Amino acid sequence: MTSELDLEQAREQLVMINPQPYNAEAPPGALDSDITPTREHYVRSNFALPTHDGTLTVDGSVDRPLSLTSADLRALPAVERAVTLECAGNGRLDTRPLPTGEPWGGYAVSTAVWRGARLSDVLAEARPRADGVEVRFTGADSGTYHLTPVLPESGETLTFVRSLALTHAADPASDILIAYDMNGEPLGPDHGSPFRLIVPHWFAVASVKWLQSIDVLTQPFRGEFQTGHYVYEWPDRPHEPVTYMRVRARITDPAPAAVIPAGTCTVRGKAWSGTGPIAAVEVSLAGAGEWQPAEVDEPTGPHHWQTWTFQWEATPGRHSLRARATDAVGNVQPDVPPWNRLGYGNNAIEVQYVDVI
Ligand SMILES: Nc1nc2c(c(=O)[nH]1)N[C@H]1C(S)=C(S)[C@@H](COP(=O)(O)O)O[C@H]1N2
Ligand SMILES: [Mo]
Repeated sequence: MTSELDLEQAREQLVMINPQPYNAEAPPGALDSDITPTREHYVRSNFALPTHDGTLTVDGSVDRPLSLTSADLRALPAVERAVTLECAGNGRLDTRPLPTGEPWGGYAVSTAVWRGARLSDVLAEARPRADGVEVRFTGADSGTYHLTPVLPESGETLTFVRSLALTHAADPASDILIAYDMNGEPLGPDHGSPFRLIVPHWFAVASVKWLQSIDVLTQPFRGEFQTGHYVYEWPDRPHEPVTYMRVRARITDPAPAAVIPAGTCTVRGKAWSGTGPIAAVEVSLAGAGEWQPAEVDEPTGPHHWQTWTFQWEATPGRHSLRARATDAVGNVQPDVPPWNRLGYGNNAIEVQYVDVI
């Protein structure tokens, strides 16, 4: 068991957004490194920390229902993957009018190395039947939930449940993990101990923590966290479920409002997208127009943010830096946040002021 003190220590480097349920952003420096140290990895939980009985059941439309312990999962072939997780609400604070939901700034994004069993191996062992269409993932956490701003609490007890298409879940190429280690150590309570799902490329809502049961369904799943929340409610077009992370670049260096000497300055940052590797990052130094190409490093893994740099001959004065990423399928960041009622997927181009003296 984790003591209160351990939990406090695990949280001390984070920037708290909400004490209960505990939600916290990564400190800005966390975006500098390729892999985010565990203590700097953002935390997003919809409910209080649950207790978990240590078993994972696999059931529903399968020929061989399973009940697995951590030891059973560790006995399966292990894979290790660096995966960038971003909360769909990251950047909500910059959208107007401000939607309800946790007021995330720009640091609900991190990259850790996850080790676990392949979901496809576990499903293969359970043998889904031909009538299976989706796989449902149930977390051990539950509680009352703020459903609308008008009715602060529904009074209804909800559990965190999500689903994926069976074809996606059962495909080894999807690289979906049932992870038990994070950055070389057993998962901590805030990140879903004893095991959690890790779904590369998807906004992190798909990566169910404290995973308790997996069920193969013969009908599409409907639930608060699948068809209620985590849906883009666009004002002018049909609603869409939140799926892949949207293409985005962040500037990590120089820091916002930095004062730097004139001369050569390396502008640096991270870029990621759930719909393909980053094909280009462009930088603008005048706040408008005139984009110049940055150098984008090759991805160091398939599921993981990329570093970009731009050599800038900085001249005295105030400059507004912008960075704009495009991914391999041609998605590019918009100038203004794509407003939707619950404030998901804000990947608007950021503007940052720097004074050169
Ligand atoms: N069981 C459960 N899993 C969950 C959540 C949750 O509230 N309960 N939150 C999801 C959301 S919205 C995000 S962004 C990620 C955050 O993962 P992290 O806390 O490890 O960064 O977990 C996802 N998995
Ligand atoms: Mo999230």
